[in-house]
Amino acid sequence: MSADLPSQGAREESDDEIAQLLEAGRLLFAKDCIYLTSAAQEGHLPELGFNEVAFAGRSNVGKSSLVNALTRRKTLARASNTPGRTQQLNFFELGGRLILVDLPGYGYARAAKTEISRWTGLTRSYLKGRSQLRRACLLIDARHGLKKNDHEIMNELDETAVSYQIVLTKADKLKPAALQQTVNTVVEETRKHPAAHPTVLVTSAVSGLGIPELRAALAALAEPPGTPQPLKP
Ligand SMILES: Nc1nc2c(ncn2[C@@H]2O[C@H](COP(=O)(O)OP(=O)(O)OP(=O)(O)O)[C@@H](O)[C@H]2O)c(=O)[nH]1
Ligand SMILES: [Mg+2]
Repeated sequence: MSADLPSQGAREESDDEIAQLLEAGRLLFAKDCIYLTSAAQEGHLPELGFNEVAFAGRSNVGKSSLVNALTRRKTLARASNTPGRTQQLNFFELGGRLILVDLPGYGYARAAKTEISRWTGLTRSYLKGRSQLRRACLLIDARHGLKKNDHEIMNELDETAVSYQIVLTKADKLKPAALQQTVNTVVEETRKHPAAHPTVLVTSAVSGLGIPELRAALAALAEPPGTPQPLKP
């Protein structure tokens, strides 16, 4: 998207194309979003047969808050100050055209070891084995940039050819110069990763920055209008 939108790294699109994409995103995310089901174990992953996008990232990075901001809901996904709040995979259906999946975070040091391996194992196997997953949004706290476990996840997604896009979160907490520096570093890093989308999106669930652009990016991955409803779990 073009330089005046809060994203970096991809080809330039015309103003008309950008306006159309933004409008498609606005329309899709204005539709109802409903909670479908949750999965805490591999055998419980629902077979929905429907295009999915997932929100992955370190614990506390803002995954649940971003799902709420995108869908204009305060409590659709449970956000919290307590890291490790989301402990299962939560599936939501948006406008009969896309499934949103709020994932548990990784890298929360204070959870019990068995819990960590269960969440991490489940999240990893979901990310790698989900044929209907169109893209994983890999959320990175704009204040902290890429950490060791983010690099590990990126390498794993590359290896299994899972398409992912970096979405910087909590941009409201940074001054523009510091934000730009993080964006530059992260864009540079994505160039080394074959499965990473070239556009890095910059968002804030608090100020709304970048939310229309993320809606537009996700709407492009949705099922066409008029697709029969997903199988209910
Ligand atoms: N300032 C600011 N705070 C945010 C933003 N997004 C999330 N937060 C705060 O960050 C904390 C964690 O947010 P969550 O959405 O629960 O994070 P999460 O990634 O879902 O966390 P886990 O489910 O524990 O992995 C909460 O206190 C949110 O209010 C943002 O864009 N700006
Ligand atoms: Mg969460």
